[in-house]
Amino acid sequence: MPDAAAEHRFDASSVRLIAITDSLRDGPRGLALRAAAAVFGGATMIQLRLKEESARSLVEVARTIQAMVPDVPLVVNDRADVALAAGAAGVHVGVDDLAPALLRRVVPSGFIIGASVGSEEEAARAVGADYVGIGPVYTTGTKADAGAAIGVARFAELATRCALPAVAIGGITSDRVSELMAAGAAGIAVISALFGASDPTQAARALRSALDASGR
Ligand code: TZP
Ligand code: MG
Repeated sequence: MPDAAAEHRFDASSVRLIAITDSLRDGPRGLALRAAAAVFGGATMIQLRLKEESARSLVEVARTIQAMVPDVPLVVNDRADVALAAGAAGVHVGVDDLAPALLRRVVPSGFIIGASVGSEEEAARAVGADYVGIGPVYTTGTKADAGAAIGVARFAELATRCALPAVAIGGITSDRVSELMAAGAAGIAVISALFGASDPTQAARALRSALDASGR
């Protein structure tokens, strides 16, 4: 039975600023320190996303992050098994993973499920998730197979279609936050604007100020 999952009940304010991990270049501790710095600046959730790592390595990193950053939910990208084994708060799934409604059958109550959405079909498949990540809204250099930017108007359309808290992702910087919030975003998920910055705490503060100034 996952320990952290029992402590977290889904609260839409937790998806206001999602910090998605960048790389293990300086090991689990380096990555966890960067995540902690982002949370110190105002990030409200961490998503552990390391596409090339083994389950064994992911569990180790998840545990390191949770020990260092216990106060915000940790969600694991793709791997519900890793999330459950590590006692993380939830999982973020894509179109190739188990659909949220199926996952619900095997995860404990309160386990957070996020789902990626980039089309109407994927919006329909997101039923059962707690929140959706919609994008890439802008061009991103971080995810090679992200596809073309969908733009803010399309983000708004898909967000309405999902009828779930909608998190914008892809190429987001602080000067883009107000138009996203006006388009109905519940929050943003960011990699390079946080971890490509020399000071992730300052970068998170800038994103949080933009979010807080948006009036939503
Ligand atoms: N999914 C859609 S775009 C993206 C992911 C994981 C990458 C987001 O990274 P960045 O650096 O904030 O554009
Ligand atoms: Mg995925």
